[in-house]
Amino acid sequence: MNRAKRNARAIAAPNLPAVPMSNRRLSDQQRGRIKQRQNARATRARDASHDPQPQQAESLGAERHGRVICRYGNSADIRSDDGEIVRCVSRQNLGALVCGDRVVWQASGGEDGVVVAVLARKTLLSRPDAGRQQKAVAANIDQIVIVATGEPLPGRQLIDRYVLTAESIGITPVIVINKTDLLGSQANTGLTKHLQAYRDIGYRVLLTSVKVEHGLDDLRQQLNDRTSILVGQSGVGKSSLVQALLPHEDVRVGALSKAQRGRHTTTTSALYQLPSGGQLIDSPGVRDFGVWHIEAERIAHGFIEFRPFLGTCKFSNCTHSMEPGCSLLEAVAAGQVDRHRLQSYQLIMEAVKEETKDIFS
Ligand SMILES: Nc1nc2c(ncn2[C@@H]2O[C@H](COP(=O)(O)OP(=O)(O)OP(=O)(O)O)[C@@H](O)[C@H]2O)c(=O)[nH]1
Ligand SMILES: [Mg+2]
Ligand SMILES: [Zn+2]
Repeated sequence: MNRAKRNARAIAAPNLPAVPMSNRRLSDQQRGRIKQRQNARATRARDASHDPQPQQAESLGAERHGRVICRYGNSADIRSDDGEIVRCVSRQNLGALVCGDRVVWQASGGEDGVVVAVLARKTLLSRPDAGRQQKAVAANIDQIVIVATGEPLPGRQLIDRYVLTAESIGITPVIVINKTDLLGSQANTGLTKHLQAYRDIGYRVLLTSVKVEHGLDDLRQQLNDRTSILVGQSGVGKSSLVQALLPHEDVRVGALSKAQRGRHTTTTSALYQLPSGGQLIDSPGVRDFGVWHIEAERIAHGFIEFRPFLGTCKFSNCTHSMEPGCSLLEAVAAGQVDRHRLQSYQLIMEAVKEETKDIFS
């Protein structure tokens, strides 16, 4: 496939136009850096003991930085820091690339490139797949946007699992309730009450509707200048939100799904460039989000409002379910901790016990 076609396909094509290499203007600093690398490579090439394949390395273009916008098996589309989108294969020794990875790549002649290095990941969101293997979802994200719908009321279990996962990798989550156009006024009141617990903890909760274009400016602002990922069940409107924020993109990266009655369902994570400078990753919907990989002691810490009470129960191995002298039960009775959140914690602990029992038995 040629590059023009590939860009037209617009898998996460950014708003920046693709810049042909020959038109690129390099700053003196960039030129200096490239020269330095070329000198280093030339030195390596003279000393074959440092580089067993100097000829092959020499045939590649200069090293450039970029970000993985979409991964396909062993290859990936990389958005170069200057806006160009290039399909690259990955050197085998690098391991699997993940959407959001920051990489070093080199043009390999023609239109394609080779990823030669992956920069250390600042964060990595992963989840257990059906086979209980950790599956990487996205790398280098600063914000997890949990998307749910208002009716039926969003399941606390799934939201709390996402909140816990985000906190366990040091990221503050944001909750977005989409499709508010479908809510009657009664449902709206119920929803507001339902979500108050999260606002009380300090989490941002946004209400949006793609259909009537409600709340999109708030969401846009929330996404400014950082890398965010939209997560949540299938059909809640994640891709529709991306499309609403980027009307000139073709966001339908997923295949038409028979199971979803002809609706497009996202099958792989993809990163989009927002006009504000932020980057947004759309991810495939999930039915459940396993958390058994998070150590049991860290689960309570993932409920951030529990933290002041942890370690203050009468029994050091308190399960916070019925023990006398449990600080968390007392906090619930005193209205300092939401009882649904404690219930959610208990259900997660039980589920984790069951899930790990299955694995190790
Ligand atoms: N009424 C209404 N429908 C919406 C809204 N947002 C999305 N939809 C519809 O909900 C359906 C699912 O939307 P998608 O954006 O594909 O959902 P998704 O979360 O990306 O789903 P997966 O890719 O399967 O995870 C589509 O038919 C959308 O048109 C909204 O705000 N209001
Ligand atoms: Mg989708
Ligand atoms: Zn306790």
